[in-house]
Amino acid sequence: MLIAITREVSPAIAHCELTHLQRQPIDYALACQQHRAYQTALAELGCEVHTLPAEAELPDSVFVEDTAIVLEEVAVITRPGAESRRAETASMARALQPYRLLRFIQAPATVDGGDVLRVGKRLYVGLSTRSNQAAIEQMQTWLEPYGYTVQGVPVTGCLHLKSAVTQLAADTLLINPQWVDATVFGDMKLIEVDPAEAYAANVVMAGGGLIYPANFPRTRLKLAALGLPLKIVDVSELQKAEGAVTCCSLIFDAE
Ligand code: CIR
Repeated sequence: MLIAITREVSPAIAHCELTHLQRQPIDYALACQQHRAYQTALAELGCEVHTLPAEAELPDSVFVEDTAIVLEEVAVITRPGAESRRAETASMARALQPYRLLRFIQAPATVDGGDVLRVGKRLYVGLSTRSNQAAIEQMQTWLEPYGYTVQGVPVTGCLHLKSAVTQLAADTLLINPQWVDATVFGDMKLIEVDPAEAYAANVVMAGGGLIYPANFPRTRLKLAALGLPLKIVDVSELQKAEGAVTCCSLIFDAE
């Protein structure tokens, strides 16, 4: 069974953290509607969608990806880089407890799940404004015994590693080479975003399909030409909060 954990959009989303974007008004009702369509797309790809209640005091809490890294053997509960987001992890730990052994990132380490790109047994961790070397070391200690390698990757110009690169298929990544060094990813095939669409490298892979934002038509054409099965969602309001499609769910297999 494929589970996708999501969380309803906070009514306080207008007070979200912003790093590289200017604040713009966010239409809360539209954000909720877009989020529901995103949940429907996950369900259509075969996920059982579990939805945590909205957190009125936690503006960024819809971006559940940042609170945990869920692997087959263990879930790492993060310590988000932004202080305002640290309280998001307690409820996620409770939600994941039935499914996985939990490990908790400890200070001074910080990491956002959006910085962790998993490709098979390799975890690439963005060295961003949110995630640091101490977090990489803690993850190495816990995860190398399960056969994972954990490697830091410098990220510039964007919030998270997964703003710059995500996985499209078993052997293929979608990448914006302006924000991350493409040579890091060894023998993976790389598809570059259209240069006019800097934010277009974030795609969700689930149940054999892909969820992709509506507002990157040039890169989308490139992906469609490869025959990839795309489900298109409009997430304009969540993008104003510097979110993308991967950040709104945690997807994992469960018995
Ligand atoms: C933040 O700055 O933390 C939020 N406004 C956006 C987080 C997006 N998360 C993600 O892409 N994994």
